[in-house]
Amino acid sequence: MRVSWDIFCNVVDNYGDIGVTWRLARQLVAEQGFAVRLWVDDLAAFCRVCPAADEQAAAQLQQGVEVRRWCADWSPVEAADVVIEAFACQLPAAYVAAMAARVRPSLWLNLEYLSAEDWVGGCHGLPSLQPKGLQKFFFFPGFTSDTGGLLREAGLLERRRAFQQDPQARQDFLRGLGVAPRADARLMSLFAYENPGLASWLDVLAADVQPSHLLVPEGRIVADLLRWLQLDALAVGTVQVRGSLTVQVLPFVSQDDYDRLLWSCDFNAVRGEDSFVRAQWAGRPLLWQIYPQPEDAHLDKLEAFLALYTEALSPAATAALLAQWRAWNSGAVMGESWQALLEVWPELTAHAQSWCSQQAAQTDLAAALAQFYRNWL
Ligand code: TRH
Repeated sequence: MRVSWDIFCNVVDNYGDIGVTWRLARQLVAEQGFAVRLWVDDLAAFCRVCPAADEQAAAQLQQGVEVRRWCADWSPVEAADVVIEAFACQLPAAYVAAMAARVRPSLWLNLEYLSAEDWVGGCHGLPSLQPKGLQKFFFFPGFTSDTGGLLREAGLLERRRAFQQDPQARQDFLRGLGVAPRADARLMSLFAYENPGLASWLDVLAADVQPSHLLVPEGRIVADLLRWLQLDALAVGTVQVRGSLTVQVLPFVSQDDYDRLLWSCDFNAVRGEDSFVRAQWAGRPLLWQIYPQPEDAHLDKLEAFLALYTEALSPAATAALLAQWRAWNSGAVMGESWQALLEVWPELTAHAQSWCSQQAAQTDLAAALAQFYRNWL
């Protein structure tokens, strides 16, 4: 009998909660051979990252994962060998009782949000006692060897490199999205929350000597883009040109196609958690907009990552990167920091590759979870 895993995902907002759990579920099936049920309370969000899915189905099989609608009105099921509550979501009380009632109680894990902060390593894997004699373990993704690592599918970097070395594959992929950049254009993607700093960045791109082609997946930043373009609407796929800048809104694509988009671009602006990691695996310079938290708690996380990411950079590249990421995350003007970044572009490009290789030397998160389970047995 295959070891069974239940992953519970409560979609708070956006696509990161479902994005991470769907990716993890697929990998636990494909690479670890587990039987995985993914319980999700918002199937519409799931359908965005997995367009083949059925928004109405109470149960469906997608890429080997049994995807279940998680209803408020819970119908009892048998508890799995391993149970992941993603991002501290609240499991149904009846399900927790079923976990405890098993001959061998389930292994209960809380998968935490990604953070580069120092304390994460010390808390990774710690247990906490729960009612009914159960224990819950905290599992932290992270960038250092004392954490659970990052989600990275087997062969991902090989696939990425092959794609990037094949101009025809890139061209075909982009053409499928209706994108045909000029040969000399800097191709960039922009996946972001609302940001008052956008206009100042677009201004410098439009005035630049080098052409840029900006691809914007439809979503929260589009209103700022329209304001700058002085348009009321912009149909997906339509091209708008302002000076040296070409802008194009793209449809929201599957996770695998979003990877290809990141691999195709020279520069990627990403947000939240999962797209942030995927941009790192793309091996290209990136700009991260962190998910904003009350009382600016996210700024500590931003600084923690910046400290790690810039460790091996020159002072000039460090200064440029810090200025740009801080400006973007505070909604400040972007013109000056973008110009400074262009001056250290080759170094940042090389660094994106070496950072990616360094991170890929760690055990990936799915393998680390499987190992944690085996050690617990
Ligand atoms: O959508 P997000 O802003 O999600 C956020 C963060 O996860 C944040 O930490 C969390 O607290 C909050 O949600 C609730 O950004 P993120 O994490 O990058 O997730 C986006 C997902 O959407 C990711 O899996 C990539 C995927 N995606 C596609 O599949 N296709 C697309 O076209 C795009 C643009 C994204």
